[in-house]
Amino acid sequence: KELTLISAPFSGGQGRDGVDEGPRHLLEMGLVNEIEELGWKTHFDGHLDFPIPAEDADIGKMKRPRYVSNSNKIVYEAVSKAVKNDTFPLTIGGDHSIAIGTVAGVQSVYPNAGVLWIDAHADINTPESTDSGNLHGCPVSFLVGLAKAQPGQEDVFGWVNDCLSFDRLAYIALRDLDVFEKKIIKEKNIIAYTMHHVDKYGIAKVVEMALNRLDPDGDRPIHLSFDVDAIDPIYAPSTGTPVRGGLTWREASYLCEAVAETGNLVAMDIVECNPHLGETEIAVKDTIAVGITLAKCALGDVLL
Ligand code: DIR
Ligand code: MN
Ligand code: MN
Ligand code: MN
Repeated sequence: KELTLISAPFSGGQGRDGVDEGPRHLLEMGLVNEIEELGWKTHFDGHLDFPIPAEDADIGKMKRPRYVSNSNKIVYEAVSKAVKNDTFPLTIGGDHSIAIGTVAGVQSVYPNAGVLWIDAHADINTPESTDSGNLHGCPVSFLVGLAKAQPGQEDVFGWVNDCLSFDRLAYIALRDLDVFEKKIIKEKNIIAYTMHHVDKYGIAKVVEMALNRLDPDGDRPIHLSFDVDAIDPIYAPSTGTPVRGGLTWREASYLCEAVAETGNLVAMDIVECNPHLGETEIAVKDTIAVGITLAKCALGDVLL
């Protein structure tokens, strides 16, 4: 049991400062120690460094496209290397745009891996459909090939190939979708469980249904990409785009535990902890504590 902790202090996929400080706060609250106590030998080489491009004009509606593309290439290399070294990459963000790199990195070694995307949002906007221009709302569209590098701008996202098929993607905890996102989820028949389904069936049944559809034969490696805004802002307030009506602390923990129980989990991302947001210091601490708990649950904490 070896793990590579990849720190991706990146905030260029959205507009709010501070999400790049998530990793430092997670480490300060003892993330590495908690993981090692679970029996994981942990490798940590320090925070990734993301150079800011000299020139980075918008491309269409996309904000900071070169910064997001170049930084994700760095995340991609780190994750791919960790998997090749037979270690479990735990990537801590940073905003969710970094999942372009984490998912592409895992897929480069396990081209049949399924991605479980836990989020209030579907993050499947394209450079054309995005209203905000924030690329943290778009990572999935690059991964499934809905978004491509613009002609003549192949240096920007040209390295991302559509590595993920629609049937190897599953969402849980959705509740804030744009019109285009709803349309594409229906059109491509993407596995998607919203908070409505969590209310209707309970979290245990929802996770079971999602995993059965994502991995019908039980032999696919699973990559868990967890946006803390999936969780209700009562528990995880310090995040850039909080949406009420989310998962409880235990529902989120159970989800991670159930994925750990499959024995097929090969990678995890924890993103969108922003220690600069939140009414009080306690709010920030709670949110960081949520991040640590998710990691522990996914890494087998309560499995006996
Ligand atoms: C919105 C919000 N759908 C957008 N997305 C967020 O900007 O594309 N993703 N907040 O996490
Ligand atoms: Mn997200
Ligand atoms: Mn989100
Ligand atoms: Mn700070």
